[in-house]
Amino acid sequence: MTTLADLPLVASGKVRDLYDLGDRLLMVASDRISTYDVVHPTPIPDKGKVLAGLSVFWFELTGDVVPHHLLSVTDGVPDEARGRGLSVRKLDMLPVECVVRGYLTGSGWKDYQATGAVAGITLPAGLRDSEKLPEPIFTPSTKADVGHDETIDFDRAAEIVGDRAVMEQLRDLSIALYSAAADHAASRGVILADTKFEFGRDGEGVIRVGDEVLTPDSSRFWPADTYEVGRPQPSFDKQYVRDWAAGTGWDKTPPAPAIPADVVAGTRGRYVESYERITGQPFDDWLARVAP
Ligand code: Q0Z
Repeated sequence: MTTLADLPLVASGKVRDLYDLGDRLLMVASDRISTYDVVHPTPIPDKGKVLAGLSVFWFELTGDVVPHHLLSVTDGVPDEARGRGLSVRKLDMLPVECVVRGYLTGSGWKDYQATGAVAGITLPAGLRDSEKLPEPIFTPSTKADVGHDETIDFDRAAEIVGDRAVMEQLRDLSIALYSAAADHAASRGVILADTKFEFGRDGEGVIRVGDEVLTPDSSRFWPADTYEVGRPQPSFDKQYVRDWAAGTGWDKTPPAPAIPADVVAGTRGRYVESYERITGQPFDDWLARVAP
């Protein structure tokens, strides 16, 4: 029997880990949660399973439009990682983050207020916080080893990738993924405000979307029924933790405080609810599909 501890660790992020399976990789979503970019010492039970299940839902929904790296949710996945672990193709990752924004929020809203543009794309004057854009925009960013990714314009991204035609493909694939996902989300009463993809080339040179896709950790999902332009929208998943953390007086610098049981339970509920709202399927169906 293989356990995670037996596998070579390739990379470790704030909330997920990547292992070598030999001819494949194993991507494992943890139950760790960060707010304001700092990981809390308290896990959120089932958060990793919700995120992995959502990624699989989106890979399968969009697989006809954009090739992906998912191979199996069971083969090579140790029992302890079942439901949170995805066995994926090894890709040669491309060194830019591919961000698509359908709404003006976060750093996009900040940049727009300062310059009237985002990633070199000039937007109409007079847009408000959280406003829907006339059309989705591609706003690539650097992959920072430490600190924050930095938004760059298309030309700079093409320089970093070293091939303008490849960058045009990444933009087109990103917009296609965003549009398909935003349409699906809208049909379920959810706004997909923005999202981030990572792509790589497989052994045959085919560009595939990798990493996790269209999860609450890589995207902003807003409930459509409470959306109001002109103000920041509450985060579907993390608002419980953020509101509680703000109330404690924590100054958002490490270490993050432990999360009390009622806030953990509320947050877990929000993650499970986001899975069910977005997929239209019971979360238990995902657990049954991956049960060892
Ligand atoms: C993804 C990352 C994670 C820490 C490398 N299919 C792939 N082939 C090659 N490399 C990657 C992938 Cl997904 C790859 N990352 C990001 C993921 C933990 C960092 F789970 N780094």
